[in-house]
Amino acid sequence: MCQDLKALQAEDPQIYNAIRAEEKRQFEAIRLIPSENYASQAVLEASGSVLTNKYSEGYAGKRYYEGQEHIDEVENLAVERAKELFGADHANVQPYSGSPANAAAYYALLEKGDTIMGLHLLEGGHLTHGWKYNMSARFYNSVPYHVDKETEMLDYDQVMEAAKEHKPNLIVCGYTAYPRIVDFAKFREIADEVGAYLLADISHINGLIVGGVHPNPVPYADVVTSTSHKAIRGPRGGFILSKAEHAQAIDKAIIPGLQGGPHNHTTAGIAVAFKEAMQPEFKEYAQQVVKNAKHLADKLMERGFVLVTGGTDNHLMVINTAKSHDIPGKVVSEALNKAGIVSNYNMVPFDERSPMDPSGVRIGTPAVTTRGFKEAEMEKIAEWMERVIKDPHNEESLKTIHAEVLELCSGFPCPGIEG
Ligand code: DSN
Repeated sequence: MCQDLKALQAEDPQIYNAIRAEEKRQFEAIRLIPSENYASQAVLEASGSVLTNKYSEGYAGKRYYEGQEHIDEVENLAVERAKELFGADHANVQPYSGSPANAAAYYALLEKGDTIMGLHLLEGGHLTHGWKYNMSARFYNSVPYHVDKETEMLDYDQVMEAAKEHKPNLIVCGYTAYPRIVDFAKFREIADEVGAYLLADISHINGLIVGGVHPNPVPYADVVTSTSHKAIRGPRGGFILSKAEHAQAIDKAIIPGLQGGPHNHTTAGIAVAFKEAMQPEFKEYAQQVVKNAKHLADKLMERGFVLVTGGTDNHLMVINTAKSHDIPGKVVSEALNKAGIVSNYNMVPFDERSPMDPSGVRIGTPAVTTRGFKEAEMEKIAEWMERVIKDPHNEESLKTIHAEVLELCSGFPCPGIEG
């Protein structure tokens, strides 16, 4: 265990025990949820620091509270590193997470009632891209676009047609369950055709962009939003990148528009993660994330699994277990969890089942790649997944697989926990 939690242990053993138990769970499991990862010990230390004690509404050099000399330094470092990593004119590192980052981008660029167009949630979009129960559809007029029914991929001609029909003020690209490369230049073309702003949400692919294994939307999008965790391995938070012309509107949308004091401890963790992402090892990491995902996808398909879009180009894949094995995703993800392999159940495009009991399972490779898994381990995972799906209610068999998973995991340290 990397973290010294002695004071916590003495003062609040219940919370201490829960944290230690979670560390153990993260160490002993094969964590395939594509939005999760392991933050480094340095990131954990920065984000667990005394910076949590400080209020600092405003921005460096222009705050409403005294005593900001160290906070300004931390935030400036995070901002400059973000700009350098992504080649952006402007960065704001204060959003509390990805959803507030999207809310701030809308607030900056749109008027209430304007039309936004994002990919339908059930086909890979995000709640904040215009899902009917989210503020993005309550305050704005949301008209989603869709993936192609046959290929399950984006068809840019169809998106263009939808944009011409509905004339959105803003188009969102960037997804939570889309396993293919996004053509940001095409989206720019579509946005220009209808006079819309283009917002790219890179929460899932932030680390892949930095590692050079996914195109960067910064040259094309007016605004780019992201979480600071997921593939880039920072603490839970968010950031916004924008063209210089939108800088002031974005900053004002965060404060006073939407938020109060920034979470300075998180900003410090983000700055550290950005420094880590600038190192050559991070490029290798991002490349391996994609290699692992492609290899796992191939091995699963060889074993009869049906993958949405027929594979992956990025870090994630969605398996249509209802189609390949006639077993709904929730049954599969629960059985996998018992075997020590953690995924999430997920809708597939045009799913006829319900969100709480959908047809698919979503998996990805950012976390396992952080702990050093390579192609050989992907083959083991595919084999275990086949054994699980062939007999998902056989508790004995799941226990046996769990023991094998534990043995493999014990040989791979997890940053921030062991190693
Ligand atoms: N919860 C994130 C994910 O799992 O993709 C999206 O917000």
